[in-house]
Amino acid sequence: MSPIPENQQQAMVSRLMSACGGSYSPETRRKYYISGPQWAAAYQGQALFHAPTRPAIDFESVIRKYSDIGIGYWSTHDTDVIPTEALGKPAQAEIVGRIQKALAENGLQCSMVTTETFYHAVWAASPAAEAPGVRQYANFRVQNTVEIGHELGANFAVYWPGSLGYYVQGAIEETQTLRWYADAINAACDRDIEVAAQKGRPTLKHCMEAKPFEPQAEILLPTSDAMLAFIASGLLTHPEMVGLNPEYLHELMWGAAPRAVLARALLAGKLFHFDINDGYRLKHDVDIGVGLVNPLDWLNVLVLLRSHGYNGPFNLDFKPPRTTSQFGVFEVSFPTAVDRFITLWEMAGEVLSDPIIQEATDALKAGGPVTDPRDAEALTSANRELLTLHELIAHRLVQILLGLHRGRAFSI
Ligand code: GLO
Ligand code: MG
Ligand code: MG
Repeated sequence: MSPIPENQQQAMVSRLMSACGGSYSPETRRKYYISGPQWAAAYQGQALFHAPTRPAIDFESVIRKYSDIGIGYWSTHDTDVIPTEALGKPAQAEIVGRIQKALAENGLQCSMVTTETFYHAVWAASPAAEAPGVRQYANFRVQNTVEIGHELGANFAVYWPGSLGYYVQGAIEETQTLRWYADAINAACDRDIEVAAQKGRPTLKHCMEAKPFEPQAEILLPTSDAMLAFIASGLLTHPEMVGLNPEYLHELMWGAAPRAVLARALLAGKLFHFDINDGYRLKHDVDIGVGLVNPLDWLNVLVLLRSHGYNGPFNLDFKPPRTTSQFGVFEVSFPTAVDRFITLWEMAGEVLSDPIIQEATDALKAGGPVTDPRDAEALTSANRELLTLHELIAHRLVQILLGLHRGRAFSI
């Protein structure tokens, strides 16, 4: 192939995308509770060792592009859209007005707002820093985000306490820091109750999001389970308003089975919101698009969520790779992430109604005939042949994932 001139590259990407096929219409995509974060689309590819690879983009453009794709919901950090110095000032109201206009014009809804408590230098010692002024400022920030959330019609507020931890040992006392952090969550809930009453709206669902590594060296609430314990610790004045926003990769990163994490959150009644993406175990937060690394695990995750009637948002918290251009972000990254999610979700429905999986599962639950419940040998042999169904079920799931049950075959 001869070199492809720069002015023909976008057309080629589009042609190959449509040759891939398998995409859903924007109308179909809008039927799912999928939210597009402002920060994901606006991510320019920067990191500690990475210069940006994409230009900046404003929220009006992101909202318009999401609308074109068929992403029906939008989420944002306060500072993704409002400069830190404008927070709580008249300029904030003007920006919120522009957001409302852009959402209305493009038929999107704001589902979630979140407070940035990790990036600005003021959070160097975390939002639960020793200095009372910083903690007061943290309370102002989360309360202000609650107000913005109500203005924009959001139903969820998320807290990723990224900088709640330390680099060097001994300077902070963990129990004290966690108490101070609880004060901020309590301030947000208290303000929410007031604003919701004023506006005649339901209170927001407050969702804590854990990440095991980075940006601190040691993290005080590194996993969703740690957060469940924090919510139930007695430090929160409104624990019933606070639940979880697990992120798939954040749990995988520490070596967990994300499906088991979600199961524990479901049992606790705390699975409020879900950040969807993909990546690898025991690596940094690579935030790859959903289903590109672990599609089989993702299928299983969605089987669990479908079977438990999870009806919260699926938030596309991934980072389009640095190799993807800004054109590619909206031409390839977002539409393909949405479509893989929808396919896996529908496939999960197929798994739940698959007669083979159903019969195998029922047979396992029926078990073999029990002659003596105290006889280990008899119980073992009564179930021996049935237990082969575990592997058969796993095979069937892979068949469904790869389309092999429909006779897909390769020439050999
Ligand atoms: C970073 C987190 C981040 C949060 C966001 C919402 O690793 O995933 O994107 O989801 O700040 O609070
Ligand atoms: Mg996240
Ligand atoms: Mg992440």
